Amino acid sequence: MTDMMEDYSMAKKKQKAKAKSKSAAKKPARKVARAAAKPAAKKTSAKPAVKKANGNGAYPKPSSKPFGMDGKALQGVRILDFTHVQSGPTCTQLLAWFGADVIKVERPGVGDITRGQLVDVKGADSLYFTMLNHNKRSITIDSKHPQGKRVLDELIKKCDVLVENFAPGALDRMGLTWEHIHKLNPRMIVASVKGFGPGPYEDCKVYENVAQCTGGSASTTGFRDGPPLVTGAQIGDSGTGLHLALGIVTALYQRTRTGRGQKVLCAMQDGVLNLARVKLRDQQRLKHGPLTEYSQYGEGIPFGDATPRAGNDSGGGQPGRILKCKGAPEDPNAYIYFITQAPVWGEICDVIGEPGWKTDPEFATPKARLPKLNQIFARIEEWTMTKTKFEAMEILNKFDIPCGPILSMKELAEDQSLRKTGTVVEVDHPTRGKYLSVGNPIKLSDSISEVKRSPLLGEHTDEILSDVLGFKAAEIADIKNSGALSAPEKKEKAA
Ligand code: CAO
Repeated sequence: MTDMMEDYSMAKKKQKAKAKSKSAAKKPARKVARAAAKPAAKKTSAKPAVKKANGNGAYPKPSSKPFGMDGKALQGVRILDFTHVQSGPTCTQLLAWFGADVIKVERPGVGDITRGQLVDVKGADSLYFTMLNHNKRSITIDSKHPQGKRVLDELIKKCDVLVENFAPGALDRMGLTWEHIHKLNPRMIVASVKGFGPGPYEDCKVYENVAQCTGGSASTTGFRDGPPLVTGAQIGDSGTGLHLALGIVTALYQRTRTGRGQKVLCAMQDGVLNLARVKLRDQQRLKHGPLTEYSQYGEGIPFGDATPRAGNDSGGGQPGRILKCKGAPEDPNAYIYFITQAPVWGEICDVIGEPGWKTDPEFATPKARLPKLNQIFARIEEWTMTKTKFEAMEILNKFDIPCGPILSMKELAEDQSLRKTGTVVEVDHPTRGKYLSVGNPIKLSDSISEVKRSPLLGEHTDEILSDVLGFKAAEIADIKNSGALSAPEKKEKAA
């Protein structure tokens, strides 16, 4: 039994004894559950997300409704979404897909800066914005205006989680310190993305590629004889957003037991390093000798004192490379990833027409093959070049030889199986028309995600003020007249 399990079972025993000694045995547990669900239950007719679960094993009876028909996983959870650009919006979009009511607070007149970045259709929100802000509601608030602050305070009281990815100190400068938020709503979870955790760089602003470089990814990506490379996958922004989403749902779960919120911090440097952890593994292995699965070992090139770049070598100890297929290099994506996994070496030899390599001591064992990887992959490539990447994939899969075609974004956009699973979705938008997006990549069988278009700037301002905050029409008019919800230019014109 682990220490944690011991603690848990001790706590359970104590709790049972305590419960027995009280006449209303189940009361404390129910109290916690009700408190946990309270803010959500107040504002919508939606069922509270944590109905009877109290973190101590008291769950409701299994639903009798068909899977997918009993609401969404995060139904009843309300998010005050102060995020912008990519990292934070990735996180809150996921929470929205799982059913949370995500209220995106945007600066009047401008909104999330990405609305106007990389614009392809004049006058419409950019794809940068629309593809990261599905299923959310938008309210415009000047967070530095006294009336804006008042509205924000009211929202804090009504929400379960505040998510932000401002530059360090920006939230505090708005007056939204942890102390202020916690006083208004002790149950509030405050979740932040920052570039760095506490330390020498904590005050720095950080963007995607900066995180890829400072988190260890760039130094280990690319070819040995070339410069460090950043990857196309947004591991700094979207990767950290994913980490943050897990932190938030974990904090929500803990809150069902403790009744209180907490701070959740994901630093982009930490998130990237977590994703690059196999390279920190290799850094330590270096002390004990060369990294034999890296191509440079077979090529007789000595290792330095840091994990080197390894081109397209496979990271799992089984040699792998990207090889040309029929059509390459004219077609820039006519390639396949090919892994010479030891258990299927015999099958590989048969497929490429080198059956002798199965028993030849120069090729028969993984160790013998290591110094000859260039020769081996050149021979395999002779074979892959006679096939298209899809033909090669079909043949190799019959023998369980691990491989994967290099799929272009065009091919992925047109892939019908991805359309069927909702991983690629077509969304309609009032100002830009139809566009493709990536749907929820995490599939829950009882919480099916529907992708709804991103909100227009401030589209839900009135609805949120009245339905969520319960403001009367006159009060809403007062707040609006104060200029707290509109762009400064408009304020000047009105004056
Ligand atoms: N009303 C009034 N002011 C608002 C507002 C609102 N609704 N929303 C934002 N602002 C203000 C902020 O208060 C801040 O003002 P101060 O500088 O006076 O405090 C100002 O807008 C700028 O906010 P910012 O500092 O977050 O934005 P930036 O463009 O200067 O920096 C970024 C952008 C991304 C570098 C920075 O936010 C950052 O480092 N974030 C953390 C790391 C991160 O998430 N990076 C990923 C970015 S890409 O996904």
